[in-house]
Formats: sequence, structure tokens, C-alpha cells
Amino acid sequence: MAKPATVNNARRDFYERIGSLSMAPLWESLHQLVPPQPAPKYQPASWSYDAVRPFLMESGTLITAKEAVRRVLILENPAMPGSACITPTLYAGLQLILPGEVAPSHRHTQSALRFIVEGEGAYTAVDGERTIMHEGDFVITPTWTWHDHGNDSSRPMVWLDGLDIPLVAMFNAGFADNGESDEQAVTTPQGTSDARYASGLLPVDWKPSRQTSPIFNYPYARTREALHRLVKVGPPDACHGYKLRYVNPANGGAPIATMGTFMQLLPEGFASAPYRCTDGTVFSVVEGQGESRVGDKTFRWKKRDHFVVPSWATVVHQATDESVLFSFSDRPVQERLDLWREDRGGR
Ligand code: GTQ
Repeated sequence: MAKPATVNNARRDFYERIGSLSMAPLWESLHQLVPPQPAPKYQPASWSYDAVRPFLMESGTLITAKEAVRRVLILENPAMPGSACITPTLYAGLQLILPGEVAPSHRHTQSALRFIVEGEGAYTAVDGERTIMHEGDFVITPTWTWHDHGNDSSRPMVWLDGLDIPLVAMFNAGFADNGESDEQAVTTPQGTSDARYASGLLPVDWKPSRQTSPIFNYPYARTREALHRLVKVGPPDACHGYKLRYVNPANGGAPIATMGTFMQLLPEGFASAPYRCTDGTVFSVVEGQGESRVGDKTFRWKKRDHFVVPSWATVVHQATDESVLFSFSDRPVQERLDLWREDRGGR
């Protein structure tokens, strides 16, 4: 029902007068503030590695890893220009380290995950221990831990960086420090964390001092083996195929408190049932090829491609070949806050 002009004018005048006191009428925005269902202001997007790689390599001719500190091309959501966000809570980028380079030591309250996309033999050091990285490995650099990266191999190395930068910014809880030297001192023999924590056993008197996993490299060889074995013992889930979450063995939660990480296998010819959930999710294709319909967009993908599925967007995956997808999201945060929801389309 149209309101008389005098009412509208009176209201506008009122809004102006309370505006000068930094107040606003809730009734004009209530519906957006408390939406009946998620209405994300970001969109599905994809990055084909064939398109991205030449630029990544070109960046290697323009700046060294040392000068850049981190030589990364940010994967930014096209609906959030200038934000450096891939979703409102997550950052993603592709980091390049050339042979002989070092990305100097620093620490920050933002947590990072690395998912190795191309190359092998480079290392990441976390709090005095190095790990050598291979394609498909999932490596964490937890909040406030010293970390540096170096490439002693003969080939470029590229990995996906996933960080909780936007989430930490929202809390205004960001702190950072630079190390005294580029490479932190190695104080712990390589393989220590794996030996102590990664076999379904824990040192008898060890007590976790934080939520972060004591394992900092989850190697692909083991993840792949787990998927391979899973396929043999039962049928795929209608929505996910065979999907596993990475776990902190000390508490059963996510290896990083702010980011959930997942690996799923889609059998050859598999078409998933429509699925949606409230955690906007970034995917990195590890093996195979196929396509995913995300909302009204369809992304064809193959090994090393990336794409993002916004909160509550319906996704349907179709695998041409047997495919493996890594993904990460803010799901552990939403679960902690009793906010996480999914819709399995009745399945
Ligand atoms: O490796 O520490 O992509 O601090 C963005 C910020 C990587 C890192 C990024 C970072 C890092």
C-alpha cells in the first residue's frame, strides 16, 4: 500500500535528524540484517591453472620471494574487489617459490594452511622443525608460530595458501612479527612431529597446550591411501562421494581451529546429489577431471584448478574420471557457534 507523501517526508526528515546522533531506524533494514536464509554478497568463481600459471611464473621474473616476503597471487572473489577475500571469512592465494629462494621467517596470529599444487622438495619450517612438501600434502602453520619457506629443489614450487585473514581482521585480533634472520634455526629433527603424533598414538605424558594439531604435515600419500581403502569398503555418499575431514589427533577437531580441511574422492562417472551448506568452501582439484554446477554457474575443472562455492549455494559435482578434491572452509568456527547448517536435498 502506497504511503502518503507526507508520511514518507516526515520519516525521511526523522531519519536525517536521528542520523546526526549516529542512530538509524531498524525497520528500514530489518529484513537484510536478519535474512530468512543466507544471502551471500559474494559469488561462485573459478581459476583454471592453465590461465593462472603463466602469470604466476611471470611474477617470478618481477620480484624475488625475499623482496616480496611472500610471492603470492591472491585469488579474490570477483564480487569483492579490493578485499583480498575469496569468501567473507577466508583468504586464498597461490604462492610461488623458485629454486634457491627463501620466503623469510615471520609469525602472525592469522593461521595458514598450505596445499601443495605443483612441485616437490621445498620445505616449510614451523617453530624450529622443517617438513619437505610434495604435491597433495596439507601443511599447517598455526596461529603465532614462526614459519619460513625455502626451495632447495630444482623446480618451481606452487602451493595454495588458505588463511583466516578476514576472520582475524573482523575481530581486530591481528598481530605480526618478523624473524631476526630469514631462515629460523632448525632445533628439532625433521620427522619429529610425524613420529610423535601421526600414527593414531600420542606420547603418553603429552598434553595439548592449544587447539592446533601437533601434526603439521598431512602427506598426500597417506590421505590417498585412506581414500583408496574407503572406496573398497562401502558405497559413496550421495552428496560427497567419499569425503574425509583432516583431524587433530589430540581432540578430534580440525587441525586449525578456524579452518576445516577436507579431501574427497568422486568415482569415475559419479554425479553428486544437490547439496548446500553454510560454509563457503574453496576447492583445489588434485586428480581427475569433471565439472561442478554451483548455483547458476558451471565450472569445468581438472588437476590444479580452483573454485569457490559460496554459503548456501547448491552444488552438484560430476566426475568424468575418478577425481580427488581438496577443500577448506570456516566450518569449525560455525560449528563452535552452533551456526553450521547443511541441506542434503532430502538424501
Ligand atoms: O606464508 O605467511 O598467502 O603471511 C598471505 C600471508 C601467505 C605466509 C599468504 C602470509 C602468508
